Amino acid sequence: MIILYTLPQCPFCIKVLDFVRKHDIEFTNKNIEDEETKEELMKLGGKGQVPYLVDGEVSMYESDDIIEHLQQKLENKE
Ligand SMILES: N[C@@H](CCC(=O)N[C@@H](CS)C(=O)NCC(=O)O)C(=O)O
Repeated sequence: MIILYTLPQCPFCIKVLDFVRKHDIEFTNKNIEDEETKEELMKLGGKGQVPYLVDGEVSMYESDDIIEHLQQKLENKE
């Protein structure tokens, strides 16, 4: 299960969300405008930066790294 922590107005989040939607990747979007969700992110990653990906045991900040991780998963499926 892929979880993305995001903010609606964040251009880095929009870039990642565009990628997952374009490639029909199943995911759960967690909006950190919600205080509890932001606290959850802080606990997981240690900072409130978005986007943040959780993919099973793998988790990361940085939109380019997230897209690269997802791209590699898509390539491994082929
Ligand atoms: N280099 C990062 C930049 C991410 C970034 O700057 N996100 C902003 C929102 S657009 C943010 O979370 N700022 C709050 C913070 O860093 O605590 C990426 O590409 O993901």
